[in-house]
Amino acid sequence: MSKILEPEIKCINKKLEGNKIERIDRRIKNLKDIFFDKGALEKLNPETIVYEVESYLPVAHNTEGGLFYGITYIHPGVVGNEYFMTKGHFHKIRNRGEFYCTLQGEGMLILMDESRNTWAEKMYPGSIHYIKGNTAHRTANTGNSILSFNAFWPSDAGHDYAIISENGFSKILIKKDGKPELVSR
Ligand code: S6P
Ligand code: ZN
Repeated sequence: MSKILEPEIKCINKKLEGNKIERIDRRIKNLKDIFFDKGALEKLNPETIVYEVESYLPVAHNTEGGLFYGITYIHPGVVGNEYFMTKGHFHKIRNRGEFYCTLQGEGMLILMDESRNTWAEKMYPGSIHYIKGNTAHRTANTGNSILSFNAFWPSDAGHDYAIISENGFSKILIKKDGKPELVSR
């Protein structure tokens, strides 16, 4: 007799539910290398949550041929004039790509190639973003409510945070006259 199974996870009201979900948060105290204005950073409560990630990793890390799925939730806020954003990374296996699909809020996907050319794509509910391999990616919340998006990436991609943590992106996204602007550092 063939079996009919329940899915291991579900997305209910834009939140993941299920036993196999990994949850992490990133707070101001975890993001000291990331934001440009260190003075503004020092004035914020180090426990303030900047973003949370829920991930469903159905196979082991580094498995070739598998897929991972996650939702990132970036809270609204700024550090100085820089929007709350993710650390950003290249994939450890550089040529691995990824999809982002925005669920709610508004923001910007900031992309940088290995020659340090940086550009950005607007994110809003329904926007779908193909992140090519060899491209660092970071997301920023430019609105007044949570920005959340689905991500789908290969299970052997891995994350390389070191380059971004040391050198940043070549451009930063700032709030100028109430609007996002991508400027050279
Ligand atoms: C994984 C994917 C996302 C990010 C998440 C947090 O490849 O790109 O799930 O991990 O948006 O960003 P970061 O840069 O802190 O990993
Ligand atoms: Zn990624």
